[in-house]
Amino acid sequence: MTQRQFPLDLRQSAGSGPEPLDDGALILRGHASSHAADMIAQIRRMARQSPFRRMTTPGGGSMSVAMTCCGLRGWCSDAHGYRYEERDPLTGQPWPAMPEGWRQMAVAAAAMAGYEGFAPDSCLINGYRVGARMGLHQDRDERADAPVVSLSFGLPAIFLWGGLLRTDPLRRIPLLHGDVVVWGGTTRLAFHGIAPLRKGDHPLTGPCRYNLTFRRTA
Ligand code: MD3
Ligand code: FE
Repeated sequence: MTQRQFPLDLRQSAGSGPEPLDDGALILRGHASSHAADMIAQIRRMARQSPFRRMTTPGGGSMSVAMTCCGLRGWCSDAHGYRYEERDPLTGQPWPAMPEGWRQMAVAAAAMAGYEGFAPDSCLINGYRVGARMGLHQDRDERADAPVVSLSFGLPAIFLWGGLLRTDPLRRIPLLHGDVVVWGGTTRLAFHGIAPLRKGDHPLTGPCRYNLTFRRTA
């Protein structure tokens, strides 16, 4: 099969057009939906090599979101803290490679938001089941001078979006199947989280939601 041309499709599937969310953040509603079935199949294949796992936090708790990664480094959390690792601690092997089509899509989305030359080396894949949530946090374990590109598949989620202070007021933004968001500039270090996933049944993912985030880790 030939390599799919994600960046081209990204432009062709432009529906409502890019919506600026804030300084440096852009949402492309539904832009990944035409690739969803393929990408979900790829996620499932990857998870046979590096399974989804619920990581432990330094505080001793267990995250409700299950995670796996692909690319050069993967995000890991355990009793010692958070860091990026070149090998999956579960298998001792390198993480699955980042599919070239995924990389191209992330690079094209970043460029549409004005971030030319984004060079993601890692993709964190979050798996949410009903009730799973992600508490308010900042993403500070990778390069904050590069944007983060996120893709959502499956059940909808409410994204909680704050400011640079944990106590800043939160906006609630629905993230739906196929949505692509680019976060950069002043929004890159904003506090954010995901409200508990509501019950549902999605034709492609059943009772689950997947979120992919492309990052530059080094
Ligand atoms: C804004 N993931 O993996 S995606 C994460 O839906 C994470 O699984 C959420 O927060 C999820 O760290 C939200 C949207 C997102 C991702 C990363 C960001 C927004 C961001 C980094 C900085 C600012
Ligand atoms: Fe985050």
